[in-house]
Amino acid sequence: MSRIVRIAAAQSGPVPRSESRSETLDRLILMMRQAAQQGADLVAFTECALTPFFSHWWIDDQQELDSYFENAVPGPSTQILFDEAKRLEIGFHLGYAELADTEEGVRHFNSSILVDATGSVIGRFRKVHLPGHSEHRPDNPFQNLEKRYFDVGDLGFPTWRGFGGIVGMCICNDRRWSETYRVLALGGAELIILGYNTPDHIPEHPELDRLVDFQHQLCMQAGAYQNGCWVVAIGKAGVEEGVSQIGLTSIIAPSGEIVAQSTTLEDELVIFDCDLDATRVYKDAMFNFKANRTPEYYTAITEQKDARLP
Ligand code: ING
Repeated sequence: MSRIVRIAAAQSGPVPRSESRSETLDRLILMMRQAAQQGADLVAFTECALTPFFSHWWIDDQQELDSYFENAVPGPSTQILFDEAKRLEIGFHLGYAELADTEEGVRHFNSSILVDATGSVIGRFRKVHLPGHSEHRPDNPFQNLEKRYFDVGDLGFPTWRGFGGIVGMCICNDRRWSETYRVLALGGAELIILGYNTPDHIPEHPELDRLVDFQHQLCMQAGAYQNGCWVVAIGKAGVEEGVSQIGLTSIIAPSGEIVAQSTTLEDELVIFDCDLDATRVYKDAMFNFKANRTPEYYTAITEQKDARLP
């Protein structure tokens, strides 16, 4: 039995501050059309696909900061994307900065949305693991101010039925935390879609620069294998406002193998026929959660007081 979903991971090259939202949307729509022409069921765009990754610089003007956020998706600037997807009968994933009016008041989230081929919203995710710092670090070549500009996601890690299977989402730094994959897999996820903006230099830890590509792939390959999931990871690549970001947009099979990967740092489609039934040997045998996990033991036990880090 096969449940094939043809997925097009639509890597974005740099989005300069000088580019208008409609120019950026034109780039996404071009890739959506190319994906549809190649028979894709789903085109997946990256994290903060509509804007430069503005967390990379200090913004003290609230109006400028809010200009990078969407008040509603679908909304004025993204309706064109929904209309074109419906016309092409293709589903899509989109990462964007969300200005949300919640019961606790106005919140700013680093979000993503999953939309089916009829243009209906399947689900939304809000980034949970916010890396970086909230204060200005003027000595760094660039900032990562996600802890300042975004609130921690308040939706958890939901999963939804879609594209013939069960789908979950996460965003960028979420992919580095093993809990992300396990919680999504406990929710039945067979396919996990994530966008990322990943610089190839870590100002506070330059000794890790040589490992950025390896660790980007390592965390997702492990997550895919240990949870029997497809992982589709879409980058914002290239030098964006002076920050050099990795490409390596990847489609990873439940075996942990990278089955397709980008080769440029520009707008580029990476397409693969993902058989959701390829998850079964891992979910039913190698990592059968019901048969082989013992959650009652999954608490840290410290018999010697000094065995636990301070
Ligand atoms: N960015 C980076 C991420 O890929 C980072 C932060 C870069 C962490 C390099 C570790 C190494 O996780 C975002 N946006 O989360």
